Amino acid sequence: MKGRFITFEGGEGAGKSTQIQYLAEALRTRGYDVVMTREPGGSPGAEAVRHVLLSGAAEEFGVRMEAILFAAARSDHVEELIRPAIDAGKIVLCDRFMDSSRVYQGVTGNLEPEFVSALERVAINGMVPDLTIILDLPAEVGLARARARSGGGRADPDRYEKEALAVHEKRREAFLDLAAKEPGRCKVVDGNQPADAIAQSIEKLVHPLLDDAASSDTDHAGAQQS
Ligand code: Z5A
Repeated sequence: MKGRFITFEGGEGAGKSTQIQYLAEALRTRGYDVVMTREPGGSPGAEAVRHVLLSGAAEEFGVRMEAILFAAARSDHVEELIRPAIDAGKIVLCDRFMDSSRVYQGVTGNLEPEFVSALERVAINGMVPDLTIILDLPAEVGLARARARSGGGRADPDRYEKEALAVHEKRREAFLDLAAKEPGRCKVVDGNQPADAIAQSIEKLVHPLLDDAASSDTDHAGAQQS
């Protein structure tokens, strides 16, 4: 079958990594070849850039610089890992992708939309996700989860976790706006429910796409747009 590219988006602690694990397990049980990956990172070059971004080392150089670094990491990730996996017929599950740049650097970073979309075009080089799951929940619930993750509190929140609650809420709204603008690709799932209930909702959204992939003789949608 043709490969499929599924991305997971949402705020901090929304449950993206947890749901990727659930879905990967369910798909592997059905015999699919699954690749789990994340952004920033996912390839050796992009993982090197991840540390620079999340430690806050690039923050002093401004949001344009950070946006370019996210795009550089994404380009490497797409060409080194995602595209080869899709070409080999695998299902790629990715924790964050281009929509995070639209929201974090574009909306709450106040970068011009033209700048963000020019970087996106170059970075993804046609690799548009077939499906994007947006896990939606109140920002304070997600942040509390993220803080509690390391057994009762993380000593050092990263570059983005330390920002004000209002900024996180603005991102939540921005992800919902994005879903409203691209309802075909982006599906919103209520992230404020038990993990196995969320997993069931996600499986329902994913299975038709895979059945379609198995019977389709057309090329991957992303590759067609390159
Ligand atoms: N960023 C950007 O600015 N621009 C970009 O283009 C890209 C990224 C790609 C990456 O951080 C940062 O980079 C990110 C945006 C920025 N901002 N931050 N911070 P990251 O990779 O370190 O973290 P993250 O992407 O925000 O994910 P996360 O905080 O690790 O959360 P998550 O993956 O969505 O959640 P989780 O790890 O699955 O769950 C969190 C905890 O909640 C964990 O203890 C779970 O056991 C628990 N959990 C999960 N689901 C549930 C449910 N349903 N109920 C209760 N508890 C749950």
